[in-house]
Amino acid sequence: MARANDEVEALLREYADLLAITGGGAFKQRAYERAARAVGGHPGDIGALDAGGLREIPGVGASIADKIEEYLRTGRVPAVEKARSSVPPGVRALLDVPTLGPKKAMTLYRELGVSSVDALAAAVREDRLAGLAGFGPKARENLERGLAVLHASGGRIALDVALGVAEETVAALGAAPGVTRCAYAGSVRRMRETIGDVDVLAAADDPEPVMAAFVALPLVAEVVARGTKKTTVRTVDGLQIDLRVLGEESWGAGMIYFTGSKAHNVRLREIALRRGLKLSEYGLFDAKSGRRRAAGDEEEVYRRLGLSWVAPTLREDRGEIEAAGRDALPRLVTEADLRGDLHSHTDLTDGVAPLTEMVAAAARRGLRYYAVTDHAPDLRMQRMTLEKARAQREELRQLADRHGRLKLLHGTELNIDPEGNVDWPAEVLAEFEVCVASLHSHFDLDRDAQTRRLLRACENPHVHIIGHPTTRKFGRRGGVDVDLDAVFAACARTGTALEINSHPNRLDLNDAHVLRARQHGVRFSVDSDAHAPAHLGHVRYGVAQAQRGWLTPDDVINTWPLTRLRRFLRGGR
Ligand code: DGT
Ligand code: CA
Ligand code: CA
Ligand code: ZN
Repeated sequence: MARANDEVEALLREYADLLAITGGGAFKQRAYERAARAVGGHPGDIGALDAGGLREIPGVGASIADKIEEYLRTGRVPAVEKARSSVPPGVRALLDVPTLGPKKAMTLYRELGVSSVDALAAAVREDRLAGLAGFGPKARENLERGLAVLHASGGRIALDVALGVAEETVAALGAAPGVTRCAYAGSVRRMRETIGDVDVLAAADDPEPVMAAFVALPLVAEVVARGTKKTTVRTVDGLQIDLRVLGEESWGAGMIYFTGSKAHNVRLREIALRRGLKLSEYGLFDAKSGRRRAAGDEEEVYRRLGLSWVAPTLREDRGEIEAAGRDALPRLVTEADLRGDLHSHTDLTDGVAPLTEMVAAAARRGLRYYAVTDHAPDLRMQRMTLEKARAQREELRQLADRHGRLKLLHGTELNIDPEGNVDWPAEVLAEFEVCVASLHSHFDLDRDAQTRRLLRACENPHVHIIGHPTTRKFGRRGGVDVDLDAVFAACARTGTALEINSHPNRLDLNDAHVLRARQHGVRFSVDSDAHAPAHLGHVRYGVAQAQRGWLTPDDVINTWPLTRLRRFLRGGR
C-alpha cells in the first residue's frame, strides 16, 4: 500500500488517542478512529487526492478531509500539534498497554508523573498505585496482565509490516548497479507470524555499490554496522535489516543458509556430513577434496542431499526433512487455490465500506464466492437488528444479478455467549447460508467454562465456522485459556470448520494449532475478516500459516467448488 495512506492512518490514530487522553469527546475520537481505518483500508493512493476526493472516502468528513489535505501539502496539522504539545509522548505510549485506557493513563501521569511504560511497570512493582482512585486490586491485576502481554511481544514485528519493508528493500536493491539477484530470506521468507529482523540477500561481483545503495534507502534511519559482506541498518519504524552480498555462484546455498530456520539447517548439515559432504553458505562441498558439488540453486543443493526441495514455510524441522527424503511433502494450499472468502464485514456494522464496494473488491480478486458476515445483535456496539440483516440479504440478492460469476452468500458473525449460546434462535439462523461464531467477550472464563462454551457452539448445527478461535491479538492479549484438543475433536466430530483468521494482528489459529487440529481431522477456512476492501488481500498471511501447518487444498473448505462447500454447509459432510 502507498506510504501516504499509512502515514495518514497513523496520524489520525494518534489524534484520536490524543483526543481520548485530553478528554476531547468520545464522538470526535471515534470519528477519527473510523477515518483512520478507512484511510488505511482505502485501495488507491490518497496522496493523489484533493480535499474533494478525500471526502468521498467513507468516514472522512469535511473537517477530517481538510486536515488530511493540509498534512499532504505541508507535512503538518496545527490541531494535531496543539494536542501533542499538551500530552507528553510517553503518556501516549502508555496506551500500548492493553487494559489501560486514556483516562487512567492521564491520571497516572498527573498523580504520579508516570510517562513511560517502564515507569508504569516500576510504579506497579513498588505498589505506588495504592490509594489512587480507580486503581483497586482488580485494576492493578489487569494492569499487570497488560504489561506482561506487552512484554511477551518482545519487540518482534508483525509479519505484514516486515514483509512490506522486505519487498520495498528488494525492489530498490534489485535495481542497484551490478546486482544480478536480490531476495529476502530469514523468517520473512518462512512467513513466521512475527519477525525479529529482515534478512536480504543480493548477488553481485562487487558488493560496494550495493551496500552504498542500501544505506542510502529512504527508509533507513541509522546504519548499525557496515562491512563488505554484511551491512545492518535500522529503519524509521525501528526494524532492523541485515543485507548480505554474495557471489552469484553460491546463491542457492546462501538462500538456504539465511532462510533457516536454524533447526532446519542443522539437520541439513548432519545429512551432508553423513554423505561425506560439507554444507555452508557458500555451497555443498566434498569433505575430502573440497570440490564444490552444488551451490547455484536451492533445488540442486537439496537434490545432492537426497531431498526434494522444501518450501520455505515448512523449514522448521517439524518433519519436513523426513518427508523430503521420501518425496512425500504435502502439496501445500496456495493463495491461488482460494475460491472464496467466508468472513467479511461492511459498514452495516464495523466495516468501513458499503456492501457494493466490498462485493466489487471480491469480484476484482477473481473469487467465485463471497460471504458477507456482519456482526449479530449481541455485539451491542454495532446496533445490528434482524430487520437490518434481512434488508442486507435483499440488497445482496439484487447485487447478485450484476456479479454472475461471483456467487454471493449471506452470512453472519455470531457471538458465542458465556454459556455457548448464540444471538438468534434456530429458525432465524437457518435463514443464513454461512454462520461464523466467535468469542467477543468474557475472555477471562476459567479453562473448563471456556472449553464448555466453545464445545456447545460447535455442537450447534447452524454454526459452520468458529471464527478466530483463540482470540489472541499481538501486543494486546494472549489467547483464551481453553482445552484446544477438546475443541478440535468436537469440530471434527460435528463437521465444524475452524477459521484461520488472516488479519496480521490475529493469525488465529496459528501454525502450531493448525498442525495439532489437523491430527484430529478438522477442516479449515482461511478468511480475511475484511473490514475494508484492501483487507481482502490479508489472506496472503493466513494462507502462509496454513502452509506452515502443512495444509493441502482439500483441508481448506474455501478452496472447494461451491457445490461441495454447500454440501458441507448443509451438514452433508
Ligand atoms: P527472526 O529474525 O528472529 O525472526 O528469525 P530468523 O530465522 O530470520 O533468524 P536470523 O535473522 O537470526 O537469521 C536468519 C537465518 O540465518 C536463520 O534462520 C538461520 C541463519 N543463521 C543465522 N545465524 C546462524 C547461526 O549462527 N548458525 C546457523 N546455523 N544459522 C544461522
Ligand atoms: Ca531475521
Ligand atoms: Ca538477521
Ligand atoms: Zn469478523
